[in-house]
Amino acid sequence: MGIDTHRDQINLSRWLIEQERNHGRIPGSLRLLIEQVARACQRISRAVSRAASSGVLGSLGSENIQGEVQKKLDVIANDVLLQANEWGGHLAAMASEELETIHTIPHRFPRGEYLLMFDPLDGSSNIDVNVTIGTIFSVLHLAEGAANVGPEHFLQPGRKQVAAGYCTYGPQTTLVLTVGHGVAEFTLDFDEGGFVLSRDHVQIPRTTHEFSINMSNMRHWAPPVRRYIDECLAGSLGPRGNDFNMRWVGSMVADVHRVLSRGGVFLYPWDAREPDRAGKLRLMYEANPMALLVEQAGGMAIAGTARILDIEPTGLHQRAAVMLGSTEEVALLQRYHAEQDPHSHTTIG
Ligand code: AHM
Ligand code: MG
Repeated sequence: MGIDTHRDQINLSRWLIEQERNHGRIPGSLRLLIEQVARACQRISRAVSRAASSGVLGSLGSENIQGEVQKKLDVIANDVLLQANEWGGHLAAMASEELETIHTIPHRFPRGEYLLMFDPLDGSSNIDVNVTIGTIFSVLHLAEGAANVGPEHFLQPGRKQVAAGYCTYGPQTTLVLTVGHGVAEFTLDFDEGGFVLSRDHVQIPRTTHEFSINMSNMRHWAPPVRRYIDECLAGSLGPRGNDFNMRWVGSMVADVHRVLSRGGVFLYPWDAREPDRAGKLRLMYEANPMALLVEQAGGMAIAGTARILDIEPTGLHQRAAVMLGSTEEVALLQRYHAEQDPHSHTTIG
């Protein structure tokens, strides 16, 4: 069977223009901002694919604000995103996993009405071993009348995001995006020179028999998570009456992309290693954008009993427990959390 290489492809610009012109879902300034983020992701994709030959694998010898060792590509990706987005006139400020505080738009450029947050390169432990990594981003509206933009303007619950997405750098470079009206997936096409629509109206199946969690932390989990995973592991002989499969890439972008592609449940829950921390993943630029995408694709995203998108943030780099994916499984996890001792520490979030 021949492969049709001349299909009428819809590229990212056309899809965004149709959202703006035909559906009135986004203003032109948000369209231009998203196009600029996508161009930055294209540049990061190229830097990642050439990392070995251009000598930028490995660590930099420095730590970021969260005390994590920075990889050279973490810093390159961060710089690409900052530079690509500061001159366009659509942003008031940016915040990043790699920066302690916000990056305001230099005075020589016009200031816009949006705030952009990102994890420039998610999946640090996979950077040097040629396994899928990615960029996660979230867009908020700056509160009206804000004269001098500060970190406090970013502290809005995730349900207020006006756009969110991620880009995976794997066998294909894939951009997955929501502007609050469903989820669309675009794939980088080298002939086209940009992203083309590969799936629109992405939907996560309600049911699944696949879970994703770092099992090495099992002894540290809270009882509701332990109960849920124990029941999955018991398979057809246990209360679930079904065998479950497990997948764990170790890059949130790749694990969530699998959930958005064929269903599943992804967990990075609170655990007892650092009991005062809500979880490992960061709320503002990891949990929130993924939660919006998952909900827009018909799934659920919770931190325990609470919906992730309803968490009132208190800090740019705060952590959150994350459990997201196919509705039936996440609803069961929520029930198990609701049934646990209400005074237990693990009801955080
Ligand atoms: P990073 O943003 O520094 O890469 O950390 C986040 C990553 C996620 O991509 C992944 O789900 C998780 O941390 C893996 O953590 P661990 O190796 O502790 O299981
Ligand atoms: Mg990350």
